[in-house]
Amino acid sequence: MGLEQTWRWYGPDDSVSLSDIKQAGATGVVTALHHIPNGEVWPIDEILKRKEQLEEAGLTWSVVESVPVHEDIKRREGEYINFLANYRQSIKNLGECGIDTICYNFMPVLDWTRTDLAYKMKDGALGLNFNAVEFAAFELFILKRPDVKNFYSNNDLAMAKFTYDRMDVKDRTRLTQNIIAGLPGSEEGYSLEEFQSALDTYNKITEHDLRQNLFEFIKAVVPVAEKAGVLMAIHPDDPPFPILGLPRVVSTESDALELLMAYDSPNNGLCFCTGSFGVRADNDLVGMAKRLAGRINFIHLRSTKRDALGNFHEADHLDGDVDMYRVMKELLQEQQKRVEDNSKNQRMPMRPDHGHQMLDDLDKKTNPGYSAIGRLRGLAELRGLMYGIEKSLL
Ligand code: DNO
Repeated sequence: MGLEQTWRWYGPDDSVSLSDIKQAGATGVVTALHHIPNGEVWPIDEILKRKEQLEEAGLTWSVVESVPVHEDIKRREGEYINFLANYRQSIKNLGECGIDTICYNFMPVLDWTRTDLAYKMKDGALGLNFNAVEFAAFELFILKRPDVKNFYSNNDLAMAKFTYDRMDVKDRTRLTQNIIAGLPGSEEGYSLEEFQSALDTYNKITEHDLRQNLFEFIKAVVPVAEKAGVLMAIHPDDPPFPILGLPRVVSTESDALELLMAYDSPNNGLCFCTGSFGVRADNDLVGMAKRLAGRINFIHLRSTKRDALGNFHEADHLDGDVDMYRVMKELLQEQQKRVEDNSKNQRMPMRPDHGHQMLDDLDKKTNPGYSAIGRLRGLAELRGLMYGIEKSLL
């Protein structure tokens, strides 16, 4: 049957239309009610309105990405009890409307982070890039984060200063915007001052604290998800290492295992994002796909190319550091097992994550990483890979 082919849609304002999605050959849509402020309950009538809109276009609402987790919940401070109650209610409402998979993340302050959104690929397309020296230049000389110097070696400091000095005002503004203004899907955007204040709210929160807070969140919401027939899927950290002095707790296989064990239920699952996990050379993606398979509730397929200096860019879907063939094979084998066991969660929705800005995309204003043609290429390649593996091996 193959993994369910889905496509992320940012809602009615997305420059990629539902009819484009249909023509790309996806059957499921991954979307969220982005207009509902972070922390508020998603009302049933709003959920149904979106669901019907997708169905009218001949598509289904496959996964919610994301119901955002309020910062108060991540810190377990302020109004977190109230926000938790709202989160539980949103899960119930989504379940009642027949939406059965919810993706979320537990990254403090920022969702995903890149330094360059128009990185020139060898073939002329544009991609997303994370440059470690530029990132250092941002936090050292633009944000001027307190105590940040202790984090870097003298050599890092010198390279960051050199890079900063060579940037003009426009470069510095662009770098700042790329990092803090919020990439698509991040529910928050900040000014520089707001950003530093948001970071400061985590001053006393250690990695241990954040992990415990995640476990408490899981224990509070997954029982509700079980009753509502909803599968939760946590997205890993992107990039999968601590940045800006903030703790990160979903970056490795052992992080994943710990959070899965915090509440042992199929409803407490993962969004297996090969692009995010794949940035770390010590993440064995094929082994992770094999060992974590039973708890994979949603899949993001993309590949990154890293270097030894901590930089990475987003490669073509079948290129880069991810062994997409072997990952796909593991996922398809897991699906076959679910079919044989007649287990409930057989759809295994996947989406081509990110894509280059290419061909006609280059003349359009697109959400960084979410252009039509780049993702169409990604989906087509992944579909072909899936088809080949299914026909020849399974
Ligand atoms: C980026 C996305 C993330 C993801 C969230 C899930 O392209 O993968 O924004 O949606 O982290 O909560």
